[in-house]
Amino acid sequence: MPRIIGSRVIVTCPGRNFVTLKIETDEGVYGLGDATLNGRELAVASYLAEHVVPCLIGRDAHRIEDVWQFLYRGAYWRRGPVTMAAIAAVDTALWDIKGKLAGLPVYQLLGGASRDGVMVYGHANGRDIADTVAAAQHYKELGYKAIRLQSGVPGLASTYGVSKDRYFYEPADADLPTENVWSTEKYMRSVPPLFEAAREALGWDVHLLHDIHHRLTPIEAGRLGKDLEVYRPFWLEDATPAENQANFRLIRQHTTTPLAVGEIFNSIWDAKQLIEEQLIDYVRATVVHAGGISHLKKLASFAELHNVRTGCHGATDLSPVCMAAALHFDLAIPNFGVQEYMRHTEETDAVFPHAYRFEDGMMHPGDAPGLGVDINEKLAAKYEYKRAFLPVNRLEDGTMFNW
Ligand code: EZ4
Ligand code: CO
Repeated sequence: MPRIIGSRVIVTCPGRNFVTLKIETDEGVYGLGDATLNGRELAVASYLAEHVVPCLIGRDAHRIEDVWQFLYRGAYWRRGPVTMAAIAAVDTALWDIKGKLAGLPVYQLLGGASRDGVMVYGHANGRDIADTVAAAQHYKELGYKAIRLQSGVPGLASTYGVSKDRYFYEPADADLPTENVWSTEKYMRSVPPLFEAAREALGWDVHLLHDIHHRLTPIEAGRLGKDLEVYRPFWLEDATPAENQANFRLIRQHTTTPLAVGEIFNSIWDAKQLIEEQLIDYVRATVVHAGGISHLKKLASFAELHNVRTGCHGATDLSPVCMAAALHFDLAIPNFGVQEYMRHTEETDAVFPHAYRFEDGMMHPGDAPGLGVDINEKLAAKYEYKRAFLPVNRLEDGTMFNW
C-alpha cells in the first residue's frame, strides 16, 4: 500500500496566485492538486496546512473515496468554497498518484476516452463590437470551434471580461478591490448587435458563447435570451445568481437559448434542482471548486440522467493542475459539452510543465501517467504571494451590485 508520508502547500505567484497541494508517498511517487480560490487563496492554504495535512500522514493513498468521505463528513462543517477547494486538492492529488502507480493517464482510470479530443472555447473580447469581432476572427484562425464574446458597453467605463491585455485576461488585478459601474439597460442594448456582427463576420459554423456574470434578473435574462435566439448562441452563462435555483424556471419559460451556470458551485447540492428540473443545459462546476474529480464525477453522472452536459470553468485562476484534471475528466465522461480555456502566461506554464496540448480547437490531456502535470518548485519559490482582489461592481447610482 502506498502510504502518505508528507504533504505540502505551495503558494506561488507567476503572474497570478496559485495554491498547490503536493502529496508524497513512501513509494517515491507524489501527486498534485490545485487549491486556488481566486482572491481568497490563503484561506484555503491555511485550511489545508492547519486542518487537513496533519490528518493525511500515514493514510493509504489508494483509498481516494475513503479520504474524500473522511474530509467531508469528518469536518462536520459541510460544503463551502474553502472546504471544497481543500478537499478537491487532496482528491486530485490522490488521482494523480493512482495514475502514476498504475502507469496510466487519469482518463483511463475514469473509464477511458469517450472522444478523440475536448472542444474548448476561447475568450474574444474588445472595447467595442468591431474590436471584439476582430478578436473572435483571430480565434477562428487559430482553429477554435467555440468562442466567447465579451464587448465593452457603450456608456460604461469598463466591464468584466474585457481585458487590458487582450489575450491574458486577469480580473484579480488590484491590492484592494477596484470598483466598476454597471447599467443593465446599456448592457442589454449592446449584446444583440454584438452577436449580429459576429454572425455576419464569422458565419454559422462556429459556436458563439456569452457570459452575463450574474448581472441580470431572471426576467431580464429571459428577454435577452429571446433577443439572441436568432443568432443561435451555444449558451448564455451565469444569467442570474443561482443561490435560488428556482430563478431559472422563469428564464426557461421565456427562451430556448441554452443556459449554463455554476462556475462558483462547490457541491452537487448547488445544482440539484437546476438539473432535476432541467432548468439548465450546461453545468460549469469544475474540479478545484467542486470537491475534486470524485465529486465532479457524481455531479456529471446526475446531470447525465437529465440531459445536462458539462462546461467546466477554465479561467486563468484555475491552475494548470486543475486544467489537466478537467481535461482527463472531460475526455472520459459521456455527457461532456465544452471546456473553457484561457491560456496561462508563459511564467505560469514554466512553473507547471504539462502534457496537455491544444490542436485545432481541441485539447487532449496527453498520455503521461497520472495527470501529466508537474510543479517546478525552485521556480515557484521565486514568485512570492501577492494579494490580489477581484473587482466589485456598483450601479450608476452607487448601489452595490453583483460581480
Ligand atoms: O470571473 O474566474 O467564465 N469565466 C469567468 C471568470 C471568472 C473568474 C473568477 O475567479 O467568469 O473570468
Ligand atoms: Co463565467
